[in-house]
Amino acid sequence: MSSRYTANHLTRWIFALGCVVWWGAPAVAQRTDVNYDESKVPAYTLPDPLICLDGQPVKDAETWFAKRRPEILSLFQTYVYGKAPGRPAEMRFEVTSVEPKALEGKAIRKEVTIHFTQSADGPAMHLLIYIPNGVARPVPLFMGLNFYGNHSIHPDPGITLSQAWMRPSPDYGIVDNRATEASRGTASRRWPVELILSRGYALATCYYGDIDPDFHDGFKNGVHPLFYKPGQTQPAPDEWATIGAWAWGLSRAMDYFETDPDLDAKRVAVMGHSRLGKTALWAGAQDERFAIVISNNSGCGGAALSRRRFGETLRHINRGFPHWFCENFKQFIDREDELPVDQHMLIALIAPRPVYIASAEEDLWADPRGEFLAAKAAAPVYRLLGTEGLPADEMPGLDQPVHGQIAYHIRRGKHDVTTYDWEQYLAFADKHFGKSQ
Ligand code: GTR
Repeated sequence: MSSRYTANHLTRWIFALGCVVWWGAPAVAQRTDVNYDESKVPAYTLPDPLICLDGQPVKDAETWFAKRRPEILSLFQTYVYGKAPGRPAEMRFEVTSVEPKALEGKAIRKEVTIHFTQSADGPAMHLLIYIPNGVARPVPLFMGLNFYGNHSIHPDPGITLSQAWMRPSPDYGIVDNRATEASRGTASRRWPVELILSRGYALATCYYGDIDPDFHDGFKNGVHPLFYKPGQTQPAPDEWATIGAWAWGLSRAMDYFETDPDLDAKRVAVMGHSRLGKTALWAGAQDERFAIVISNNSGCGGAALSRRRFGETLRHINRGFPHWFCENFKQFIDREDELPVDQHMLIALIAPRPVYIASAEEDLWADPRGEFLAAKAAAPVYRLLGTEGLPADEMPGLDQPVHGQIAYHIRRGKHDVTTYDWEQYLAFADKHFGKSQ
């Protein structure tokens, strides 16, 4: 097992350096190769989501679903995130713990292992699920991957401590790339579990590194090797990389939700922050079972338009994180205008399902304006499909959320997930799931 996670120190060193640039303050001041000047955004033309590759305009829902949507999906698979396999034939679910009176009786706590093979020590992902007590079944839920293990989202001592490889972080109690007891609850600020439960929602989460550890080892660890053809040692240029694998894991979680009578698999909101926001969008774009998709500060390769080259660019992201996107994506470094898609089309793939794009004022690396403009440029598809789209022509002011079928907000503060963000997501879910507050 340990050999899966050793080696490639250089990649990890580069990653750590990237983290210092990213999480250090202020990121803006530390790089000279980044444009943060709106007047220096180059002129660009976005591909029209409503014109097919053969020039045919899309004038009705039928043409969208039968022709243009599959075309766009295939472009993202081929050039951006890579093609992913389906559900493994041998996959099985194992409920490993149930506590009916967790959190002072407020919730049932369930832990479920999704085994991708028949073997007990084969690759698997571990779900933590809190389901509110005293609420009619089946319960709608939020699903989000986490960065530091299920035990990090709440100090609840009953949560199984993750055994998986983790990125070094003293703040999160990670020692020698493993979680310790000191890790419990370290990310709870980002996961207001009691608030979510009090609003009548369940919460499901899983450590993202269960699916594929977040460093570049040439795709030897994680789920990729399970699907290699004989003789294959890494994904082909148009096959999934790490974001594709994380998104695939979200769909496997959905496979489980469909089997759990306590959970309403028709009312699942998938939510993710930053690289996991990119992942949530890609999961929601491909898997129409996700009823609501929420992108928190997802930036480059997520909700932000690549052609603006404001903040993080395709060069930065592909050099800093060579394992996130498929190999073909690297062809578009410094050639953003040649990409047959831009990120507004990723949002459009979610239509007509509700989608929420959230930015933060100080998070210029993620290009808040580029995120808003992508949401706006996806709106024609939402309108074609008979929904209201995004009820804002101009970018709204700080802390002034706009909730249509597409929602957008830019809140004060930095790159993060805050209770303010969650309050907006809960209100948005209430609106679309027809719940009264
Ligand atoms: C950064 C990366 C961003 C974003 C972020 C995160 O270093 O450049 O695209 O994904 O990491 O996930 O926190």
